[in-house]
Amino acid sequence: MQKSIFVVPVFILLAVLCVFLGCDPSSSSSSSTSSTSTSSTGGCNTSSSSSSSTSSTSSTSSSSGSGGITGASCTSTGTVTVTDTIRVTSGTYDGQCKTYVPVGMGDGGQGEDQKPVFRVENGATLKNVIIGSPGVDGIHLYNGATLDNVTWKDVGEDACTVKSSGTYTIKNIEGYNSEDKFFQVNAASTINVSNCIIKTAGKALRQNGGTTFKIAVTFDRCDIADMNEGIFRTDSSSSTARITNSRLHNAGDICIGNWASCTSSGITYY
Ligand code: ADA
Ligand code: CA
Ligand code: CA
Repeated sequence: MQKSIFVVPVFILLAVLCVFLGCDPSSSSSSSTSSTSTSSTGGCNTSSSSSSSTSSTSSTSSSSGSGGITGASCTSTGTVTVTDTIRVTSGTYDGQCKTYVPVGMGDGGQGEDQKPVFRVENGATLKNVIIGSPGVDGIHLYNGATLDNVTWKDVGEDACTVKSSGTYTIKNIEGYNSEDKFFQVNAASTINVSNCIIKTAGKALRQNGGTTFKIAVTFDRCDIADMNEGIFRTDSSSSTARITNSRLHNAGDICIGNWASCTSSGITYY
């Protein structure tokens, strides 16, 4: 009871101070911090600071929820030369929409000895990245990871490899010009891809040839065009694949090989 006697005047005082100091919650998102969780600094905008920080990241992180097929959203903000694999072992690595250009890591052809530009592992997230040419061995994933808002301008040996078991979330991506595989899956895993654009490849996803472990793959809201063979290929009769709400153009067979189930719904052709 006594507290409330003071709380009201203190609240009014804070509100007046806010007006005098020009503390407008809606304008507090001008900082370009990349982290989603560290930019709040108290003051009178405690309830709005979290929303302003998320909106500042969403201008570079992709925006699509359950809507259209927009792929990635970065326009390059500069170039970073990469001479050895960048390892992301925890938390979030925000590439700030820079173009990561590998040097001395491979030629982007079909040789298997090339290095990945990034390695993301143990549940970490990589976001807001453009992989430049040559695409070398793309991005390697271990023990579960998230990719958000990634562009492969010119895929190398492959774009993204699942190297160990886990659950992988891959959203808001686009990639071009893969000679053979886009996703390469080398371990039992669950892979959920949403809002993707994959143009020109042999296949969008290949479970490593001759392997019989189980993978479970979903693609939702993808635009896939110009596949030499098709979309999903496996040799494993325990693996499953499903594609939904997607657009296909000259994409070959949706399912190639021995899938336990491989299904689709909401597919349009253009
Ligand atoms: C080929 C090769 C595998 C592995 C894979 C990859 O399928 O036979 O051993 O290297 O490519 O991960 O790119
Ligand atoms: Ca390969
Ligand atoms: Ca590879």
